[in-house]
Formats: sequence, C-alpha cells, structure tokens
Amino acid sequence: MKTVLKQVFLILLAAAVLGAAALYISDSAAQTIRKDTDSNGYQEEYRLVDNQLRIYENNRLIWQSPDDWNIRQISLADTDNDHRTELIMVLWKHGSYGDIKPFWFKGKDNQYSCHLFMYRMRTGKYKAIWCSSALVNPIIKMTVEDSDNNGSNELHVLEGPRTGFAYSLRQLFHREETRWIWNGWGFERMD
Ligand SMILES: [Ca+2]
Ligand SMILES: [Ca+2]
Ligand SMILES: [Ca+2]
Repeated sequence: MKTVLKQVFLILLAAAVLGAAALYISDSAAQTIRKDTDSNGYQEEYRLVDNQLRIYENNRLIWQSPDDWNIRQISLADTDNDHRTELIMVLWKHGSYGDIKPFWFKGKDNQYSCHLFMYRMRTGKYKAIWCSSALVNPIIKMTVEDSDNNGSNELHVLEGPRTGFAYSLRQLFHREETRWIWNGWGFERMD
C-alpha cells in the first residue's frame, strides 16, 4: 500500500512539474492589438513577441520596451477613468525602482519581481504615467472592465503566490482574484 501511495505521489509531483513547465513556456505567447489610443486617426499596432513590446504607427516604430523587461501581458483600456486609453503592462524585471531609488533605500536593488506599469501616448510619444514598485503577489492575469456596470472601470487581477523558493510549483496552487480602482494616484483594493 505504501509503495502505491509513493507512486501516486510521484506521479502527482511529475504532473505538477510538467504543468509548471507548461505555464513557463506559455508565458512567451505572442499578442497583437490594434487601436488608435490618441485619436489622431491612425491605429497603433502593439506587438508583444518574446516578452518584448514594440509599438508602431504608420509602420513607424514609436516605442519599444527595454531589453531587460519581461512583459507577460498588455492591455489597452481606460484604466483611470479619465476617458482616455492607457497601455497597461504586467512585466518582470530586476530592481524595484529603476534608475531613481528613493533616498531612504540603501543596498542593492536587483530583486527579480513583478510590476504593473501604465503608459499613455501623447503627441506621438509614449510616456509613463504610473509605475508600481515590486508587487508582493505577482499578477498572473489582468483585465480592465466595468464589471458592476456603474460607469467606472476596475482592474481585475489574478494574483499568484509570493515569489521565492519553488515559486513555479506553488503558483499552480495559489490563486486569488482581486479588484482594484484608480483613486487618482494609485490603485486601491476594492474587496
Ligand atoms: Ca494613433
Ligand atoms: Ca484613462
Ligand atoms: Ca465599475
């Protein structure tokens, strides 16, 4: 009996490892979106390939993500409810603060972590509007929608476990759905 249990455990473990590997591979899925976010009459094309984003308008490259960003998902929506469309990106990168570290932060800032960045196109250029520091629970999937039909969009997030030891295995089991609303300077959790 004990041997049978051991075999069942080993089979489950193998399935979990294969599942985690499949999730890892699916992270590099390609995504292309076309939308005229700045209402200039020309659609932009957002090409997410190999976790790198390139944005074109009239076949002209107008923005590309830094090489050290690993972008998992992008979305075009009115995330902050100001009637303009933003680009939001879920990405992984080293370091929480980028080039500008807060004065109180000492030591090395090179932890590989998940972030949510919000950008907007203005006069033909892409500018950052809001960038999160390292998220405690990484985002596995996000959508922006008005799910309660009150006229304002919310950010819906599927969160994974905290990063660290055996993260790829633990993310198979830990999932939490949360809703967030833009409050003028950041996202505030709704429930
Ligand atoms: Ca445009
Ligand atoms: Ca907006
Ligand atoms: Ca709403």
